[in-house]
Amino acid sequence: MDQQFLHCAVPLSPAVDARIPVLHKIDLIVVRLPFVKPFATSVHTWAVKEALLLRLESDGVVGWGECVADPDPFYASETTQTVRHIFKEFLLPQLKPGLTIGELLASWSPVRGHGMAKAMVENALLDLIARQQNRPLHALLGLSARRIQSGISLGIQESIPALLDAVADAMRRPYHRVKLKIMQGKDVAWVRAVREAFPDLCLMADANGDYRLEHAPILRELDAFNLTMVEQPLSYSDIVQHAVLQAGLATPLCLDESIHDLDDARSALALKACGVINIKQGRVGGMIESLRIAALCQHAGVDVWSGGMDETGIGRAFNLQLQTASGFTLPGDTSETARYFSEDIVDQAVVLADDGFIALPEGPGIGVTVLEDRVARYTLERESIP
Ligand code: OSB
Ligand code: MG
Repeated sequence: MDQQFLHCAVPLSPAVDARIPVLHKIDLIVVRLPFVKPFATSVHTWAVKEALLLRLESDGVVGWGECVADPDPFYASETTQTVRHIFKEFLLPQLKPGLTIGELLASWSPVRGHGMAKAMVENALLDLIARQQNRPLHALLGLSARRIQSGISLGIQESIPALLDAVADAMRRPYHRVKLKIMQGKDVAWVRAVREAFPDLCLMADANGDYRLEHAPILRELDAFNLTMVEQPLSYSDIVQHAVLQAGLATPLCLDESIHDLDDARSALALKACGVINIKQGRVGGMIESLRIAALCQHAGVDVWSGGMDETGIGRAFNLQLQTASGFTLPGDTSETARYFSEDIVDQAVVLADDGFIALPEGPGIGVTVLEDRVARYTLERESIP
């Protein structure tokens, strides 16, 4: 075990010193947007995006956060309803004007887990404060603008020919990296077919925890295909077994579900459980914790990238802002809006330039404007907090 990663100091974003403004209006809004195509993984197929949004208003300025929890607990244990409960009972009472963001996050430390609920609130506050200061969120976080690499996550397809068509479409955009969802029985042959058709493609596979250690021989067969990484092959809650698997595998493993915060990242690095971490800011408690994980990984020489949760334009905009940080060396899961939704709830869609890069939206806060009439059109329920 490499204990240095358990102890090394990691910097805090300057955004921790920003102060919470007086909030005149707090709304929780559930929106439901149909997906252009259902998204299939080894655990579940999602046909619609149902997301909890937090809208914070202060002196006419509005900040938004999008929670990445689903209505179901199939990707992670948090759900829209647990987030609502934790927010109202345990996070909101600490939200006092004048506190710094750092003090707020510290006041939440007795709340164990619930990183998705915490991220939703942190995100909305950071967007609000950046908009009040009329600067982009990356500047508030101490980061500089740059163009963002693109990557696409292809759900499990009907057949190998359908998968080859989907990859060919992605290559025409062109995405910098293609991720294939795999599951038991739809793995080695599927990856081999893609690799044979696209020998130079930056390719990876994500199993969403579908395998156990006894399947190591199957996973070792994937070593033949020069994958950039294999994401979360083993249980959503495991780190140790991934370390055992990694020791016998040439392909770097990437942890997604298993990493909830900086401490999990420390454990994974110390145990050499992975060569890459998928940082979903909406899963690990927000932008500030994500930057700490990225800094730790940079110190360890472990690559990170920004994962997605099929977010609407709000969450996608946070993921773009995060990827301006220097540690995000690998293309992530930020792909074009049009693959998910025929109509989004923000004014600017994510689109790829001819070279596959994504331009960072330039407005204040997360850079995009939330279209309140669209939000209203897709709203299932709205709760105003007194
Ligand atoms: O495991 O990374 C995952 C989507 C929903 C739940 C889990 C995952 C994903 C994706 C899609 O891979 C990422 C995206 O396109 O936003
Ligand atoms: Mg994943």
